[in-house]
Amino acid sequence: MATDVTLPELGENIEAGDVAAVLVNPGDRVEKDAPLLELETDKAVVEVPSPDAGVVTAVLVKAGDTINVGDPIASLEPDGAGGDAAPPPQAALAAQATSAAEPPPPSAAPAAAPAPAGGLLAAASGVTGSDSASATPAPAEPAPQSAPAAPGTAPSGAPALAGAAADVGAATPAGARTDAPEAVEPIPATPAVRRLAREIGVDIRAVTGSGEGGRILLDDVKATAKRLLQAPPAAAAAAHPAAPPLPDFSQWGPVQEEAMNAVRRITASHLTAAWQTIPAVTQLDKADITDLEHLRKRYAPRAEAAGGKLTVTAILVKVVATALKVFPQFNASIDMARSTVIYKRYCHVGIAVDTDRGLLVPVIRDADRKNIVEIAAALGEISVRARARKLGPAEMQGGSFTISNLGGIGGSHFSPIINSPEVAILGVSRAETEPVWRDGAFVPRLRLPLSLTYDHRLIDGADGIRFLRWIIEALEQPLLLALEG
Ligand code: CAO
Repeated sequence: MATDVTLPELGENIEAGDVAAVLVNPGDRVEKDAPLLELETDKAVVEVPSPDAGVVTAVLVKAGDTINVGDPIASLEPDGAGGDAAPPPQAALAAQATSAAEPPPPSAAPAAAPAPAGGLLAAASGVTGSDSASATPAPAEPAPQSAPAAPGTAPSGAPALAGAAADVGAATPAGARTDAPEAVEPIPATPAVRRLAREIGVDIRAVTGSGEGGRILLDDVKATAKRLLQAPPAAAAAAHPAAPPLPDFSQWGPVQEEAMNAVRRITASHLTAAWQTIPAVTQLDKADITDLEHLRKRYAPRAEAAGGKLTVTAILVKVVATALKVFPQFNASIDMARSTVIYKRYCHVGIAVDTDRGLLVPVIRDADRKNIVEIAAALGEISVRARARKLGPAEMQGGSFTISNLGGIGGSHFSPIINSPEVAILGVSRAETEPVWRDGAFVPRLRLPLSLTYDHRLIDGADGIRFLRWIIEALEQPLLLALEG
């Protein structure tokens, strides 16, 4: 007897994707874990494996469809299921047409999607390192020693946050139906709870969890739905204000409409959530990298021999990783629901990579334990794979801090948006040779503009500038890395 294959959980923050290609036809025999679809989701194209060996009796989606976790994607007659042999192609096509036209029965979406073994789920598991609300995983490495801040730079303020943060939390939307894809935020809820929220039209990001550690329970979703139904329409609208309607642009000239791809949609949703919920400050400064530039050119062949390119970005990854040890509040996340700050004892640095599909942020794991040559090799490799759409979702999750270097393209300064749930991001603009006043004369120096955006709920302005000054001093006097890193 044929059973519906549903889209399995693809990762903690992934709820939906676009079908990039259907890889099977009705009547095809597939092995367990053989790819059924290519799905473009959370900034990568991933294969959806078959949960069993058997015969595909119907394909329920087509290229271009947007599908959610739990949606039926195909019907499969598993081996040994006792059913008839595969239907002839004509019958299978008829079944496909019928199934695609009718909504799936409730049983088509089991409480927990079966988790087929295979590359996809293997890649998606173990990515909750930065999931602020779930239980913090045991650190894979010993905790760093209590960070010895540079003299006069003792990080402060982290414990003093909870009070101020509580007020900000009050601005969180109260929850309402949304058709937009969910933001890429850690959601402390089981698949069954998320599925219920999706099915009854509750935005799970707006549900306050009453379970252990802030986990969202089925009852929390139901209570939110009840509250929304009882709320006067104006209050519900205020909780999720709709964008103002657009004018008809064609009245002013020709226009062309294009659907957003998955990367654009997710980026838009993620950045909107960050912009609306994080009170951020951007601090600007410049580093004199004249001497570093000489060193960079001198040691470039070593990085090349290891397969990398010794760029400013590679050096900055090392500098930032070291700074995160000195200033642990920059390697943290805020859990507003629990009035808690989560300090991470790992150091994974995300790098914004410009691709033809949009912005991707792959993560260099354990950057603090890699040397600059290793980082250069890793950076080259992930940028190539990002641009070739070969990154798995897990490779873009669990970051501690993000670096966004636009300097290879140009620009004098910009204000980057924090890659939530991180609490700070470093923007890098184009290094230029400038006249600098020194000892009574102007001298030409190469200066690198830096923009640090930080979450003011956790980081005070004084710590923001201390952190940025530390990075600048490390670029100007690389020995600092060895002394304090
Ligand atoms: N100032 C001056 N020159 C710079 C520079 C800077 N800040 N950053 C890079 N360069 C130079 C490099 O040294 C290299 O020069 P050569 O070819 O002469 O050696 C050239 O620019 C190209 O560098 P690159 O981009 O290949 O390498 P990278 O390691 O510096 O950067 C990456 C890698 C992935 C960060 C970059 O390719 C990229 O995608 N940047 C865009 C990121 C982005 O879109 N951010 C916006 C996010 S929205 O907030």
